[in-house]
Amino acid sequence: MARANDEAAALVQELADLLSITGGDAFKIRAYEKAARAIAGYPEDISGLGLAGLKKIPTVGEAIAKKLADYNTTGTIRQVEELRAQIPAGVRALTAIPTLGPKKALAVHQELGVSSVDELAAAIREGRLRGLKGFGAKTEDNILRGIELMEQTGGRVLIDVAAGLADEIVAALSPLAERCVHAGSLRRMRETIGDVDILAASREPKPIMAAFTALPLVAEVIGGGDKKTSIRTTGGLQVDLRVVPPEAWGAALQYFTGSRAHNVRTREIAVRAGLKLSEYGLFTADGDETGEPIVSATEEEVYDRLGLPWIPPALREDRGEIEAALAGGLPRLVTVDDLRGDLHSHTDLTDGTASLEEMVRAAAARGLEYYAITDHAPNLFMQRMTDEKMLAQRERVRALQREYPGLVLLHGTELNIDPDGGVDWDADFLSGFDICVASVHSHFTQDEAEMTRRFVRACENPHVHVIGHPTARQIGRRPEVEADWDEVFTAAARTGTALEVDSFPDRLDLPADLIRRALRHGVKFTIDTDAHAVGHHRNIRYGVGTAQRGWLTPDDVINTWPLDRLRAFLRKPAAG
Ligand code: DGT
Ligand code: CA
Ligand code: CA
Ligand code: ZN
Repeated sequence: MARANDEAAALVQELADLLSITGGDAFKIRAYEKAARAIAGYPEDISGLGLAGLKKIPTVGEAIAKKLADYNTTGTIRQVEELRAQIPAGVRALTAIPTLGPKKALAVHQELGVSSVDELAAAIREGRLRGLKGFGAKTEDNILRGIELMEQTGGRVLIDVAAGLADEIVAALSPLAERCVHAGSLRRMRETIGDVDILAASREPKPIMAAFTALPLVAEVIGGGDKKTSIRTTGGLQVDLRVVPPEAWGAALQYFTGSRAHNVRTREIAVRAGLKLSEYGLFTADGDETGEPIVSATEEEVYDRLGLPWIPPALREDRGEIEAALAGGLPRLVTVDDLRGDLHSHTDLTDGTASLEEMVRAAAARGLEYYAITDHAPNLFMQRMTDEKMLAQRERVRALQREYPGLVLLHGTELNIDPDGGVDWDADFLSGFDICVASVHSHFTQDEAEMTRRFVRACENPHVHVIGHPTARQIGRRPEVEADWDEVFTAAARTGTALEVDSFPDRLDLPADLIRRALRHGVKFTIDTDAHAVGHHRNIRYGVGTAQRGWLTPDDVINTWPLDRLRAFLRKPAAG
């Protein structure tokens, strides 16, 4: 994704946040939030667009287009700068707490003089929030949980931010190197990334290092030499670049991909085989590292020499992959190319920013064989869905189908699982859909027993095929809901209800550890984009990465199946 789009989207979102602190028009704030999402998801780089081009971005009208034009020429939006100057920095620091709204942030600042996250935590501990209007014990708990979440992700970024950056750097350096790829946690597809590691192979490191530090995204060079250079980007993220001689490529890539825990195991295996494995290569144990390496031009050769098959990076966490590799039992992991369909997407009929036609065109461009449109159901009141609108959309989907002989369009919906486990429509209306995803969108803080019952009932509904983004977490913003997951997984397996792996970088839900647990219960999965914009189709790589970290094979994932097999699954014979 273009960096300009992300930056501009963040500024427009900040504008919405700042306006809500100053009590701005709620309609306008919502419009900015919607536009921010559309800008982030827009496939074209906005930095090259003029006013007319900017207005083509969905939901962006004259006023917002002007702000984006402002961004294109000045690198910022004037109104954002003005509001930043008006609102005390202390209040802005407080709004970074995901569970503290702007109004409450302003209140604690004005009433108690609190102007930092630490001061707020202290004020809560001292009971000073008790007297404030609108602050109960539950609010206090929520704020403390928000502060905790913030500290957990502290300094790490979402995977799409790191991937976008890595792609840009690799593209810039590749012409200068024999090979150039990203390694580290990003190659292993961890859900958040501490720093980006780039590896290049060349006999001439100097020009590569020079090109690296001269990139426009570099804010500061932290340190550097011929072997390794580290920079900090304008966005605050660290990037480490290492240049190795081509003959050390395999060992270096293996080493810098990690994880540390995995590498400890591979080094032990090397030692037992009378070898020595390091970032410089694989050597006989009595030789030294400046001598001739045995083999290390590719990772495959390194693993082979250790008596192991090549292990996919997503598995390299020392969570059983070494044992599985030794026993010849590594899974054949699902890949983006295995996916035949996408079973969860939205259009501008609800909170998507692209039309039905645009979303279907994007699905066709991915080479999919089937594609489900699953706009929100009526109980998510903000989306103003009605029976009539849903049925009218179905007509449009059926008509559009004629233009896409190679892509089967499924008309579906994303239902809301209510606090008791019921969903939006009765069985009769539900039976008109080709597919129903059902998700938790409210009452996130129910206790474990209630939440478990809620999911089990949803699974037992014969018209619910997929549980969408099951934990409902938003990384760094909203914790996972609490449920007895083993019980939920048992119900999903028993009823033939699939669990979703949502590919949104701030969701990645189910998370990998829960995927693996669900797999042991015999659950089936879908890997979906949950796309709300054309550009979101590209997020599928993150969902697939998460599925790989959960050890999923194509057979575990229903949207890798041929349509006939999928349709048989959607009949839910087990639930009846
Ligand atoms: P991150 O950056 O926190 O998201 O996680 P990683 O895994 O990218 O960690 P990082 O950037 O510190 O190091 C990249 C890889 O380099 C790491 O996965 C394994 C390897 N590595 C770095 N330092 C060490 C070390 O001291 N010992 C071992 N065994 N491996 C290391
Ligand atoms: Ca790293
Ligand atoms: Ca690093
Ligand atoms: Zn949803």
